[in-house]
Parts: sequence; structure tokens; C-alpha cells
Amino acid sequence: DFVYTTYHDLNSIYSFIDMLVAENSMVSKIVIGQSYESRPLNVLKFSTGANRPGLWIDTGIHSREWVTQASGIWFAKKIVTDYGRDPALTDILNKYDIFLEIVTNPDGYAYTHSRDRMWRKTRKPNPGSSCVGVDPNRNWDAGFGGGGSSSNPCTETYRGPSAHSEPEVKAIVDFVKSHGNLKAFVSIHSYSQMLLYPYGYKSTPAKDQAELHALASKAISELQSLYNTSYRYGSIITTIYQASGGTIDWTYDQGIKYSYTFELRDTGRYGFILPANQIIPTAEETWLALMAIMEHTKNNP
Ligand code: 0X9
Ligand code: ZN
Repeated sequence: DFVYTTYHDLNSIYSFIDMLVAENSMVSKIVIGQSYESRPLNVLKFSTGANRPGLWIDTGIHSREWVTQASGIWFAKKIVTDYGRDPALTDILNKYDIFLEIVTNPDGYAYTHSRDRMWRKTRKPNPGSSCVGVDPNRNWDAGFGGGGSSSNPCTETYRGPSAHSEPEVKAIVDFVKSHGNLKAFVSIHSYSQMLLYPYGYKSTPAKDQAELHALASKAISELQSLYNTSYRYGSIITTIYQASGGTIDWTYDQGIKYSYTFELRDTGRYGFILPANQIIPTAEETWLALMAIMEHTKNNP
């Protein structure tokens, strides 16, 4: 049986995914592409009927943010457990498919186990530089090249040679476009305890700022109700810092109104190296916020 209270390596997570698919008829695995080092980019699809609009969740696009992949595993198990038991989730899954990419940067994740626990970026070499990797949260075609991203391959926020240059990013871009009917897109990071919405590349408020702000407030109050974890919320640029080429700015500009980024626990005591005994409480509280976002999406089609 799978253990939810410890961190797992890549092969163990891939085994978990295959086991979940084998044991649950509502779950399938979609391979949306391959990483630079040829690992599969696996997306779990939770579906109880044909031709449904979709809700997207990704974890682990920054490989060192281990509590996010661990939470993604817990969300997957929670979805199959609660369907048919929790009326709110059941209603969501009777109207929407949920897509969950747990290991969004598998090359980086493997590297955090084999060589460098603090690796953040992809693992694609940069021609003319001895430094490796691109920040996959600066590589999207949304203000690409702007403030809060770097042109230096040796920095942690290197944006890459061009928008969508990273196969891990391009695979999601292609999926979002070919699906064409995603209604919410949630990209999960750590750490800082924040719930953020567009924009990160500009200070112009998003067209839906008032609604996104009100929903963020509702979601974080649900989150806080469980263990009293406090979150800040607002637009990326006003709440954390300017960041150009980020995931949810691109998805929002594609027309996915409910585009959010989480920064999970903690606020810096342990940072990216969050003790494993916080995995389940982090996942549990985050799930309440995700449910608030999914329910609001369902109620405001
Ligand atoms: O700098 C980042 O990419 C994010 N913080 S992290 O510590 N997880 O690296 C914050 C960026 C805000 N999110 C988006 N621009 N989508
Ligand atoms: Zn991150």
C-alpha cells in the first residue's frame, strides 16, 4: 500500500499513478509529451462521462518544491475516495473532468533525488553556457522576457531562449489548446502560503480581478479553517513580486478565467525542505481551497 506520509522518488510516483489507473475505472493516464531527458509527462484524467469541460491542477513544475508533488498524490487519492461519498466533489465530477499533472518537471525531480535537492529548473543544457536548465515558470508566452525573469542561463529565473522552448511547458500549451474547454487552471508551488491570481508580468489588473479576489478570499478562509494556517492573497505582482512568463498569466490570457497559483507551506522556517509530517495537513487544507475554486467554477459557468 502507498504511504502518503513520506516523500517518494520519481519511479515510486509513476508506480502510484499506474496503480491508481489500474484500480479505478474513472481514472486514466494521458501522456502529453516527453521531458528533455525523455521521461513521460503523465497527466491523470478523472472522468465520469464524455465531453465534459475540464479543471486542471499541476504540481511540481519547480522540482524542489516536494510538498507539492506529495500533495498532488494525496489529491489523486482523495478524488477517487470521495467520488460518490462527498456530494460536493461528486457534483463537480458529474459535470467536469479533472486533469492532474503531479510531476510536471520530471527531469528536475529526478535530479533533486540524485544530485541536488535544491534543483528548481528543467535539465536542458544551454548552448554556450556550462549552466543547465530553464525556469519553467518564466518560459510561457505571457510577457515573456519582461521584468522578474533573467536572460542569464546561470540564474534560477532564466527564461530560456524563447517562449515555450521547454518541452515540459510546450506539452501543457499543446494540451490546453487542443482541449479547448478548460474552465479552471491551478498551478501549485511552494513556499510562502499565498494564493495568487494574474497578473505577474504587469500591474494592470486582470479583467476579472474583483471576482478572482473574492474567490481567493473564500478559498483561503476555507483553508485556514482546518489548521489555522494563514495565507496572503492577491495578484502575483502586488503580492509576491513581478514575474514574467509565468504559467497562469498565459492560461488566463487564453481565456481560462479561474487561473490561480498556490504557494503552499511554510513561510520559511523549513522552506522547500518541509518535514514529511506536514505533507498530509498541507494537502488536506489545500484541498479545501481547491474545492472552493472548483465549486465556484461549477456555479459560474
Ligand atoms: O518565482 C516563482 O516562480 C514563484 N515562486 S517560487 O518560490 N515557487 O519559485 C512565484 C511566481 C508567481 N507565479 C506565477 N508567475 N505564475
Ligand atoms: Zn515554484
